[in-house]
Amino acid sequence: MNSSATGLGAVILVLIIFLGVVIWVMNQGVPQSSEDYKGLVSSKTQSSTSVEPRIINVKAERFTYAPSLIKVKKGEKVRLVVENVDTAHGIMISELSVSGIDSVEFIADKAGTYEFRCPTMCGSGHREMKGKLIVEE
Ligand SMILES: [Cu+2]
Repeated sequence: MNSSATGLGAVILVLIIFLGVVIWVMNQGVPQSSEDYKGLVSSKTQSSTSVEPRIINVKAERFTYAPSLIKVKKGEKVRLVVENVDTAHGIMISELSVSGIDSVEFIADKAGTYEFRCPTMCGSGHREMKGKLIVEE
């Protein structure tokens, strides 16, 4: 074989490998389009919410809740952890079939405004002890 042809072959081979590497790096790097990027972000958000609930601390004492207005996102898994300051109160959301003394956990799968109340007879103001949960679309 003639040595100049071998040299040319080697140069072409190196060029092909170089181009291959460049194309590969470009494909690995930045997402193909903003759509892909959004897909990546939203799937990540969904998987993290499906595993661990969002914890919201609620203070309950005769005869109020703090906060008395709680906002969550539709589809979010939520745990309301109740700090019963003076006696046992808890949280009950009848429309969502949720009730508990120390905590309640649920998936806010329907948008809307829900009233939560105290499930424990705690005194004269018991019936006025309530708050609002807003599940945003
Ligand atoms: Cu009560």
